[in-house]
Amino acid sequence: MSDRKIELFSYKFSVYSRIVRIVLAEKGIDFETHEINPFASDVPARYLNIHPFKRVPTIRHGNFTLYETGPVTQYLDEAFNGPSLQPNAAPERARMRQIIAIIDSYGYWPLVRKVFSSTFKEEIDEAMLNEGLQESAPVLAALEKLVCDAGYIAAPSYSLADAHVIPMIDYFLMVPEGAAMFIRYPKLTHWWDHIKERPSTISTRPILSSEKS
Ligand SMILES: N[C@@H](CCC(=O)N[C@@H](CS)C(=O)NCC(=O)O)C(=O)O
Repeated sequence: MSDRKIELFSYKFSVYSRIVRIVLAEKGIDFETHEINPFASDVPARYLNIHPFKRVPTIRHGNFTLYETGPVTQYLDEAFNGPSLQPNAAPERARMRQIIAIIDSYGYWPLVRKVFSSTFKEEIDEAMLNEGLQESAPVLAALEKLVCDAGYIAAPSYSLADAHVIPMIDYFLMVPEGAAMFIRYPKLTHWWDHIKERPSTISTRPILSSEKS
């Protein structure tokens, strides 16, 4: 639909950047990456000019620049050919948006920034881990109630909600206490067991070494 190449400003360990990379893979969109570490103290001023909140990701498509992952993935879905990643039926489309809103508003911080990040230090930050696990439980319980029985998280076909939730669950499950908690949610576990094998999940998975962020 468009001959201008997408430029993606992203960070290799960032869950939000991965959401966009998953959608790019699902749509088969060619892109080039500019690596930005938003946690660094020396984020280039020219990046802050396009993202005043010093976060990743941002995309540029010709003269059009866009940040905030939800609108970015909707734009990619709507501006490019490839499989549609937003259900047509209003209830399923609303469910997709609801799941994205839940994971953004209530999930990212406990699942990723507390549970996953608690393992960054030489010694695990137990207080942060336990707080994160406690705060993750209602989020997982809410998703367990909402997950679509027909295979994908929001609808019978793959949607932007799957792409949005995958990176956060993946990091949560890398922590043994997170994985132990997750199996208490059978429908979510069933969803994960098949979504984790999808090519876009596998090809976008960050390679974590001792360098984490
Ligand atoms: N609301 C933003 C959130 C993006 C976000 O929080 N990205 C993280 C990386 S996964 C970030 O840039 N963090 C930098 C920081 O917290 O200082 C979006 O939807 O894109």
